[in-house]
Amino acid sequence: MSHPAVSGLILICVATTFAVADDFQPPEYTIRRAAKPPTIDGKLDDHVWKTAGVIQDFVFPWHTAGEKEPTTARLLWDDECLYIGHVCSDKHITAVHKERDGKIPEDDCFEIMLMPNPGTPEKYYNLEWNVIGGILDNHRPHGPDKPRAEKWDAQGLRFAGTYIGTLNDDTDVDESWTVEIAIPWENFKPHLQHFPPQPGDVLKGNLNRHGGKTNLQYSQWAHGGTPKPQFHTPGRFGKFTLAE
Ligand SMILES: [Ca+2]
Ligand SMILES: [Ca+2]
Ligand SMILES: [Ca+2]
Repeated sequence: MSHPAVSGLILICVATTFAVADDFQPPEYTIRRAAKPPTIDGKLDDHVWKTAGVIQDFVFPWHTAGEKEPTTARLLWDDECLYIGHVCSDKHITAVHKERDGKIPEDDCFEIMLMPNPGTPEKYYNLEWNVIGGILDNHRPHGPDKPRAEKWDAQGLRFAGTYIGTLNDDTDVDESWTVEIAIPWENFKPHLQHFPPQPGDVLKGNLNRHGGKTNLQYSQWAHGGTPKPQFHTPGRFGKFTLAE
């Protein structure tokens, strides 16, 4: 005996699953040109930051439990640098590691993945940091499934972090941590479409958060679409357009 109602229900569920996968649209963000470089002091009170659009819709693709702590991020550019200013709401801030390419992912950290030229999508970089200036950076010249470049350290970074709360003491409740960073374009010169970049150039990338001890969460700007936490998903990167 057949059960057409049940069969129909199953078909609808399958169709819905595929519809969600196909509906993915990478997020887009226009990086405005900085009329004046921000002062890198870990405070986003520079007037120029008010001219930048705000990214605040981070997603939590692998959330299972706990509080989803929000993030806001702003990006600017000029001939010299890409500037990032972000505020991470965080009730328990962990920041221990300061050595270059150390165990930064164990700390509360923020990451940018950057593909300088969408025409060569296998070539991208990732830089991540905690609030105390520990930096881990890598270059993937052959795509996510191939070994990273043997050693790649971005040069000329200017970094400042501030926080409201206490570090590495989860007995209290913290508020947030903020980072302001200037990343010279020179670091990406081999793969940029233009050097210095030109208005209208398109780059791709993602912004990610993870780490920390209490309430460890993973969040990101562009949904990576993987079943488990995995940030090396250049095929799902969002689109950055450089504007005047
Ligand atoms: Ca500042
Ligand atoms: Ca935390
Ligand atoms: Ca604390």
